[in-house]
Order: sequence, then C-alpha cells, then structure tokens
Amino acid sequence: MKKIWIWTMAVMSAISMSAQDKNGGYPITQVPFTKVKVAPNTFWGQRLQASQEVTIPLAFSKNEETGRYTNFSNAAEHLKDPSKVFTIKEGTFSFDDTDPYKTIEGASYLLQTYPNAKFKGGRLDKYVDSVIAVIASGQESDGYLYTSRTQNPQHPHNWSGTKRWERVEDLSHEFYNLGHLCEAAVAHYYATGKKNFLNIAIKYADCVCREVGDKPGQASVVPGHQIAEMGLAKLYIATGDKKYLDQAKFFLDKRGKRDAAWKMTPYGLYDTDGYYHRLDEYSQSHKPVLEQDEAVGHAVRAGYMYAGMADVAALTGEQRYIDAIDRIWENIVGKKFYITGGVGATSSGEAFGKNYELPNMSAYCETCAAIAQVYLNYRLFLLHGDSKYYDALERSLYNGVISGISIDGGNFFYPNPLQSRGQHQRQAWFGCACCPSNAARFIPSLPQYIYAVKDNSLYINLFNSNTVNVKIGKQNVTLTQQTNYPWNGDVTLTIDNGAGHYALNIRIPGWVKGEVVPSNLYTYADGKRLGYTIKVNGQEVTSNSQLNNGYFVIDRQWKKGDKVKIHFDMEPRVVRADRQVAADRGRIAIERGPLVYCAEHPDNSCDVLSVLVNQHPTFQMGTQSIAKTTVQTLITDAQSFAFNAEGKIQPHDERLVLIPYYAWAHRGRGNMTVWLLQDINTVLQP
Ligand code: FUB
Ligand code: ZN
Repeated sequence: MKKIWIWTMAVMSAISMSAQDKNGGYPITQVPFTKVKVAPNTFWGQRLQASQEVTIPLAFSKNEETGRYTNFSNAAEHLKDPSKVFTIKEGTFSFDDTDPYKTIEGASYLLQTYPNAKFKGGRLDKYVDSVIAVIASGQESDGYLYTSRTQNPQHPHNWSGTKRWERVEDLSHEFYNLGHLCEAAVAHYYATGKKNFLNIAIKYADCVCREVGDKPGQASVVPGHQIAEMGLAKLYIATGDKKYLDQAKFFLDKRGKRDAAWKMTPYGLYDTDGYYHRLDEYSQSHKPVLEQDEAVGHAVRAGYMYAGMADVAALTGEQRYIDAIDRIWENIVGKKFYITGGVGATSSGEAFGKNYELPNMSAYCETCAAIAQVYLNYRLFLLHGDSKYYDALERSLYNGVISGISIDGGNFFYPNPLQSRGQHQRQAWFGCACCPSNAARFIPSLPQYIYAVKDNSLYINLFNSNTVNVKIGKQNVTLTQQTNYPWNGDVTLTIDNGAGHYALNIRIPGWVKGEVVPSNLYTYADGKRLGYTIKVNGQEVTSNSQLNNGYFVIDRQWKKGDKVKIHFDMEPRVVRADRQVAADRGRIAIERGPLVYCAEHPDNSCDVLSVLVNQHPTFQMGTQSIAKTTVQTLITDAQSFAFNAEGKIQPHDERLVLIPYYAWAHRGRGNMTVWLLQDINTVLQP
C-alpha cells in the first residue's frame, strides 16, 4: 500500500511539472550534449579525444590511487560493522568524494562521443558502473553520503564538525558533495538511461530535504560552498520532484540572513541548535543574495551561486534573482574580468579582488572559477537571449578554461596567471584535486554549449565542426557545421535534413563587432574594423533586421542540402585595458578571433617581460608545433635593451613571437606575459 502511495505521489509531482520546467524553465531551450557530435581531428575534437584517452583514465586512476574509492569502501565496512572505524588521512579533503563524481560526469558526456570507450582493457561504461557500486556501498541507510564522517563518526575529517551539517557553512562541504553528486548523476542518467547513480543522488538529496530547512527539528543551514543549488535544480528537472527545487531556493533565500538568537562562541557563530553560521564575503553570505550587486569572495563559490540563482529564477519565475545576477554580471565584466575570461584576482581566499584589481603575475584565476563563468554566462544567455553573454563565455572557454588543462589532457593548472617568471607549471594532479576533476567533467560537456533553440529558431552560438540533431519548432533538423575556427573565421552550415520554415540565429562574435568584452574594461586600440559576410547557397544575405540581440537572423524556408557560408574577418587585434587597471597600464594585449595571445620564452631570445613592442605593431602569421598540435603564431617587431661595453643602454631589434595563451607552459619553465610593455612612461606613472 505504502509503495503504491509513494509511486502515485511521484507520478503526480512529475505530472505537475510543466513542459517549460523540463527545459529548465528558461525561455531558451538547451540543446543537450546527447544531441551534438563533435567531429574528430578538429580543435575541440582533439580536446575530446584527449579527454577520452588521457584525462578521464588519469582521473579514474588517481581516484583509485589516492584512496578516493577506499573512502567509500571504508564507509561501507563501518556501516556493516560499526566497531570498525578508519582514520581520516592527513592531507585529505572533506570534498574528496566529489572527484569520482566529477570523473563519472565527464565519462558520461564522453560516452556520447565515444560509446565504445575503454578503460583498463574493458568497457568504460562497465567500469563506471563498478565505481557507482562502490559509491553506493558507502551511503548510509537514510541516504547520507559523506565518507569524511561515515568512515569514522566519532573522529570525522577535522573540517566536518561533530554532527551532520554542523560546519556545512564552513568547510565540511556536505552540500558541495551533494551538488556534485546531483550534477554527475543527472548527466549519467541522461547519457546512459540508467538510474543506478541517479538513485544514489535522490537518496542523499532526500536526506538533505528531510533534515535541512526551516521547519522545527531541521538544521537551518546553507552551503558553505555553493553548487547544490545548480545540482538540485537539475535533479528537479530529471525527476519532476519539486522538493529539490524548493530546497535549492531555501539555500539561496536563507543565505546571508542573520538570526538574533545566534551566539558568538570561541568556535564561531552558532545557533541554538548547535549549527555554525558564517556571514562574510568569502562565501557570499555578507548579505541576502537578492541585495548583492558586486562579485565578492571565493570566485568558484560565487560563480556557482550566481549560476544556481539563474536556474532557480528560471524555474520559479522569481525576477529578483535575475535582477541581482544582472547587477553582479555587470560588475564582473565591467571591473573584475581578466582578458582571458578568468576571474579571481587574489590567492588570498581564492577570491575576487576589488574593482579593477587585476594583477597579472599573482592572478589567481582558478580553472574552476573560469568554468563557473561559463556556467553563469550560459544561463544568462538562456534567460536573456543576448549574444554578449556568449562573447564572455567564449573568452573564458578559449582562454581561461583550456589553459587549465594541457593540450594532451594530462596536466593541470590550478591558478592561471597572465604573467610568469617560470614559477608556474601544470601538474598531473593535485592533493586538492578540484581543478583536474572539474576539467575532466567540463571539457567533455562542451557539445552542450554550441546550440540552443527558441520557438522556430536555432541559435548557433559556438563555432566548431559537429553535427546536431535538433527539433526547431515542429521540424526535426540535422545540421552539420564545418570550420577551422578558431584558426580562421570561415564556417559552413549544411542542412542535412529537415526541410521547413525556421530561423537560424548566427552569433556575430563581439570580437568581429569591435567589442572586446561587453563593457569598457578592454578596448581595441588599433582602429581596425572587421566585417563579416553570410551567404546562403552562394548568395549573400542580409540579416532580416539589424542584428537581433547580437544575432544575424536568417528566417526562411530551408531544404535539404542548403548551405550557409559564414565569413568573419579574423585579424590580430591590439587591446588596451581601462586606465583604472593599474597592472595593465602602458601595456597592450594581442588577440585574434577568440584567442588571447602571449609571449613565451621558448619562442623568443629576448626577455618577454621587458621587451617593448612598437607603438603601432603589425603582425605576420606563423605556425608552431606545441604538444603535437599546430598552433598559429603572431610575429611582430619589438625592441629589447641591454647595456653595451660603455655602460650605455643599447636597443636591439627583436622579432617577437606570440602563441595562443592556452598553449603556454608546455615547453619547460620560463617567462611568459599576456600584457606586453609598450609605453614605459605610462607604466611608471602612479
Ligand atoms: O572547496 C572546494 C574547492 O577547493 C574550491 O572550489 C576550490 O577553490 C578549492 O579550494
Ligand atoms: Zn579548482
């Protein structure tokens, strides 16, 4: 009887979910990763292949080697026999459980592109199932899943607190683990149709929904590290169970609200039920989220929270979240965004700095924070339909994100500085593995960011070679995109199938329109004007109106075999930063298309940190082989200075070679800079 009741409730709540909610509630519909196949041997095809051949196997191996799985099996042992406890090892983290979750998420996306992928001589999907079984074994019977406590409840990880949720607003990461679990489990469910992982996430989420909230007897606490907001929104969409959305909303609405009954103790601020609370910028709890207007604190926490606010806003229709993230976004792109699309100026607190505080060598720019910017800008696009969010997204994607993972997929940056004396090198893994495992899940998810649909229109947001199967209005369409982007700006779209009347909305990138970023933070300083042309079956077409929110709209009757040829002028561009960015004064940065360039030691005999570029630099194109790929280089004239035998300063003409920023640090240690010296006097001005 009970079972039937539970089943009926589940069906009812699934039925109560609107079609809009199934799209995540956004006015623009995502085209999921399951519908897009990226072509091999292309810019992104190479990255996906590296994920399959190197990153995912490496991440699974490291999970095993570093005891991530043992934590779950230890927890299982303790659950079977409570007299057995396991000492939590020094140097481990309370969020180590998330590394297997993230790796499974990446493997799930990859299985779409490589359904027959192998690992350890067997099928990758089977291996994933075996890891899921180990994870399940460590879950407590009421759903709680947190090996940092379950292995040794009396002596849990020293960040975990003495009871469940006690230190979750600090460093226990119990909800961070939940968020990553939900994200991974939903991806695995969509990729495979199997519920073995989803059921684990549901069980833990149910436990949290029961035990955490504002009802009597519940712990009234919010995540110290956000991501559960996004994860629970996804779980709601996958299951139709609205309590997950309500829980995500609770986490947002409760944040930053002080209760008069809380008392300061020697261990921090505690409520009367014994739960710790924090109210500070570090975790974006300095004020209620709806009142926030500046990006502050830990840059990953912040980015994930803003993305979660967008998800909850889309699903609940709460406009005030959107108003808040719109304000915060203006602040980020206007004052806190590196030219590489990275964020987080300071390693102190892994945090956003003050407005215009964008140092280069000490930039933190954590890989995860750049990934979070992709999440945020993607969601703002889905809310507002403006291409400017994709301009920001593309900048992060091609620069700040992929610099975080070596071209061969086997080494990782935690911080991604814009200048180096050789002290920075990618590493094969980190004790705190958040960035490698986040890269492991993010890169294979790339296919989902390429297209989107609204009513009778398909948005083409990113340019790379792929094939998509998508429903536009009532029409099932197969479209192939072929291009050498980002190396040139020529893109061909072919309608393989799907005759009918619909619109293609082609994003005209900001870099074509003369906008470095959607703000005045950076401007092109070379006076060039780039153009573009778009032809349908050889005939040049004009957009139906002016660009619509940054999109060139071709609304017409399409037939099989129709071809759209897009040409974006792509030239080297000189960029200057707003004068208020002290670190970039007297300097220029160079970019071409979506790629930011840098000067690095192996290509240059002069010191790239002190060389002066010309006032009006011109560029030649070249190529360079880096990590078995060919990258396009830019070559320009510059001058270095040395003392001659008489002690006088002697200028030398130099031929300065620049490479794409993402490709730096593949050829040994040495100097690198994105911002090149151009005007010494300005650099020295206060
Ligand atoms: O706290 C979990 C992750 O570890 C954060 O997102 C990263 O910044 C690193 O501190
Ligand atoms: Zn990280």
